[in-house]
Amino acid sequence: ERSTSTFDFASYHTIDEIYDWMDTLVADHPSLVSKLQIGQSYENRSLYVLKLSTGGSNRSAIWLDTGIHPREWITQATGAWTANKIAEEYGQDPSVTAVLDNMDIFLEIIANPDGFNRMWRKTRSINAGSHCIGVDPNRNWDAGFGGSGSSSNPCSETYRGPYPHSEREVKAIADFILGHGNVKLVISIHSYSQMLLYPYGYKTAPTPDHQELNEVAKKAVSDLAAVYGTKYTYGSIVDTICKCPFPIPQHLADGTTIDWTYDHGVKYSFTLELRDMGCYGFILPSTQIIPTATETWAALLDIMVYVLEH
Ligand code: ING
Ligand code: ZN
Repeated sequence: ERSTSTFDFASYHTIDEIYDWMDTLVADHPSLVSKLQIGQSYENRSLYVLKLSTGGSNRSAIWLDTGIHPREWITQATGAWTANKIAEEYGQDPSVTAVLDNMDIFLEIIANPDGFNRMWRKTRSINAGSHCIGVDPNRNWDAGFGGSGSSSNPCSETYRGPYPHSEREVKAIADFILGHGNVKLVISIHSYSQMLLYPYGYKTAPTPDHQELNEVAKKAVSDLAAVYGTKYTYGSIVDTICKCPFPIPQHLADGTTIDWTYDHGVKYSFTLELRDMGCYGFILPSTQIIPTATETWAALLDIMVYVLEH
């Protein structure tokens, strides 16, 4: 017999275990949770999205993704914990209930499956004329693509790829968001550095929504810190990522997920960079999964409620 109670959220899991658990979550909450396939990876793995919805037709939507950089293991673990939390809190927590009575939540927990069972950042696509594998799926989007905040070298960790949306994992999300047409909030989750970022990364000019996004971010990091005291910095990508040398010591970053979603009408577009500040880096001890997910939830719910009300 399968049950979510047998899935240990305090451990890291293989891709097969997470995919099996997704089916369990759907089976345990059939009127709330369903699973969509939005495409296939370069190595032909299914790209699955959990849909949390109480009905309606093409309701305004929230998009969350974790694991677009596979080695950022705390993100997929946080994604699974979060999906379960939302499913359990609907009908219990008034904020979760209000969000799901009005909006749908789409959550892609393993946004880049091919690199998951190894310490890998990029996709696994073969680059013509190079022995180096993969494209950075957070430099491949059609938003300032090809600028100085990415690399043309296929051996670089920030290789942008041959053209925008060349990577199936990126194109699947872009097509989903465009096809949906009513996505109001995107939060693309990475690790590590403890930051909450909003556009732009491909240019230094602030967005027209800079003040509002800054206020939303300020409150979210304050609510996150209230849980266990974990401090996050926040600001636009270009103003903020340079404050920390890890993992990419640059300020410009072009072709990123949230710059593309912002430029395609999703005003509330954010990236979270979860724990830690670099002591453990990508290999965060599993004892920190539940504390990280718990504090992150405070920020996520805060932003979701804000967007519901605006
Ligand atoms: N860091 C991000 C990276 O892709 C980032 C930082 C996030 C830049 C969002 C731009 C936009 O370099 C990690 N850890 O991947
Ligand atoms: Zn990342």
